[in-house]
Formats: sequence, structure tokens, C-alpha cells
Amino acid sequence: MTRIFVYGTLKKGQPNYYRMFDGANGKAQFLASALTAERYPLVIASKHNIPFLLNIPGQGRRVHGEIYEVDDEMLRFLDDFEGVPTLYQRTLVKLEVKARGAEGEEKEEAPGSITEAFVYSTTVYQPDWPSLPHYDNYDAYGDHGLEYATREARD
Ligand code: PCA
Repeated sequence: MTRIFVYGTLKKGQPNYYRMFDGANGKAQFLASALTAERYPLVIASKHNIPFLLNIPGQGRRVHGEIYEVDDEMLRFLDDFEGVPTLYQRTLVKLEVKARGAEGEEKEEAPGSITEAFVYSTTVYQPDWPSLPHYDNYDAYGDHGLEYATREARD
């Protein structure tokens, strides 16, 4: 089992959430909501309006998201879906737990505690991306108006 922190389209209510709960892809279980211990630029970029957490700690804002525990099958599915290692790289990130789910009974998921999980971040980006607007809580349907192009909608 592996813990991943999702901050983009995989969060609850976002366009790719259902993929984590499609049994054909493996298993996922919600552990806790959390935010990054450090600041990172979270930008919406590319012609598909994809959210990217740029791996530049200390710039941007602390980013809110959700921690899930996934099995090896789901981890392989997500790595493939997120285009690891070209589009994103899966890196470890330090997190501050906000609230845990009913299942998150381990001590390390207590609110306020610092924990660690994998995140899909990137060091592969266009020179202007760091100066795009920085978000702290991605919402594909937010008033930024940058509509996310689902995988199926891309040409
Ligand atoms: N999917 C991953 C990375 C960005 C995205 O849209 C996530 O939600 O964390």
C-alpha cells in the first residue's frame, strides 16, 4: 500500500475522481484532507488547462488536497494515467493533516500532525508557468474559467 496526496482533478468532486473508485483500476481509500507543509506554485497550464504542482518549494502557496491509500494496482494505473515520468514525476511531499476520515485511525493522521505522501508534481514545465496565477485549492469548475479538457475530450 502507498499513500498519495492528490491536489487536482483526482480530488473529490473533480473530473477524474471516479477513476480512483473504478475497481478495474485497483483500490483506493480516503485517509485525510491535508495541505502541503511548504509552499508550491500550483498553476493551471497547457492548452488542456491541466493543474500542475511545480516542484519549486518556497514559491506559491500552501496547497490543499486529500491523502489516499492505494494498492499497487491503483498506483500503477495512476502513474500511467498521470504520464509518469514525462508529464509528472511522483515525488514525496510533507503535509499537514487537516481532518482525517473515519478510516484514518492511525496516530500519524491526527489533525495538525505532519506526515508524508507521494504527489504528482513536475520539474518539466514551460518558462512562463511559474508566473501563472497560483492557486491553493484547485477547482476545475472555479471562477478562473479555465475549463479542464478531460482525457476523452482531447484531440
Ligand atoms: N491529477 C493529479 C495531479 C494533477 C491532476 O490533475 C492530482 O489530482 O493530484
